[in-house]
Amino acid sequence: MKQIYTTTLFCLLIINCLMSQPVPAGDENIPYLMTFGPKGETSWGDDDFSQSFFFRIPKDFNEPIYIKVYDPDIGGAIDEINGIWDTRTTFSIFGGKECYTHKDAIETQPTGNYKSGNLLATKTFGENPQYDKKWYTFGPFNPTEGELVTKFDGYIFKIVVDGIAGDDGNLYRYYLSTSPDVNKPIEGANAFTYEYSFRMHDDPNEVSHIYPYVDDRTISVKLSNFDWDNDGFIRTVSVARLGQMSKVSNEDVWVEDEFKILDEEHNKSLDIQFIKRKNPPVRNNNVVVNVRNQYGELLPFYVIPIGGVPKYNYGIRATKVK
Ligand SMILES: [Ca+2]
Ligand SMILES: [Ca+2]
Ligand SMILES: [Ca+2]
Ligand SMILES: [Ca+2]
Repeated sequence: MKQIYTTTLFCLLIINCLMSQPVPAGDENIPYLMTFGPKGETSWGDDDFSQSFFFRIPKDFNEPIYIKVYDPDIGGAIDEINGIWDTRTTFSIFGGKECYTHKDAIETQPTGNYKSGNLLATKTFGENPQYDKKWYTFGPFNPTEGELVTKFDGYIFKIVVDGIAGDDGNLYRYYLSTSPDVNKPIEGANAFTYEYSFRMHDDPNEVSHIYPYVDDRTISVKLSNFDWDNDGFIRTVSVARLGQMSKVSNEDVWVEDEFKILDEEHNKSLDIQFIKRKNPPVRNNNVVVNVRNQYGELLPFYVIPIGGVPKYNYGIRATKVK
């Protein structure tokens, strides 16, 4: 009974989220997603040269959808050069059976059948001024080409980016749109990943955020961060947590921090804040983050946080103590 209640609550929370569309999204304040070529050194910030994202389309949405990529090339503006531009990355979109529900699809490493499901579209980009600071559009796709997943009350699509040649960094963003030409949001849609590979701002005053969703089975979490370059603080805020500092990584290493989940944090999101060092400022910082529960299962990071951006509630613990 509790399980049924939880699933229903989760669906309601998802449906209540408005207008997902840019990835990363506004509250995250993350400039770009990041994937390097396979000859890259992990000390530049990408641990595995691959990144997967999922898009959730509401079940009753029946217009064509488009998945758009901003600056898919590796060259010109935005991207990170190592010597000469010689990198290629492949973007592939999957739908159908097991594109989400295959166990290899929701892990952190590009191993096994992580490209599960039906391949709907794929394109490889290198250095190409045609796509520099421009959008490339995949689609149209019929929403039913995704995988129907009950717990999401919707269809799931997956986009996988793999570095296939070279050693430079591809920086890019996505937009889930109802139009091929302009960015038009889909009400009730969202996007999520289980391992976030991203570029930080250079401006030390900018704070980036990611929002893992904590279900009611979660007792404790292990927050892992890679190649943080000792760039300031990583802090977790929630409805019941005022601001908890985590251990941070330096160059080319993973660092883990484990902490207990409080009852009030269940069925809500945590706000993991990435607060840059002021002096000396760190530039071109790429970082990878994942969060696991006590079973080793990964928590999803929704670009529009489920339940909204959590704000510390001063009354919540005090009331409990009475
Ligand atoms: Ca290069
Ligand atoms: Ca570019
Ligand atoms: Ca790029
Ligand atoms: Ca880094």
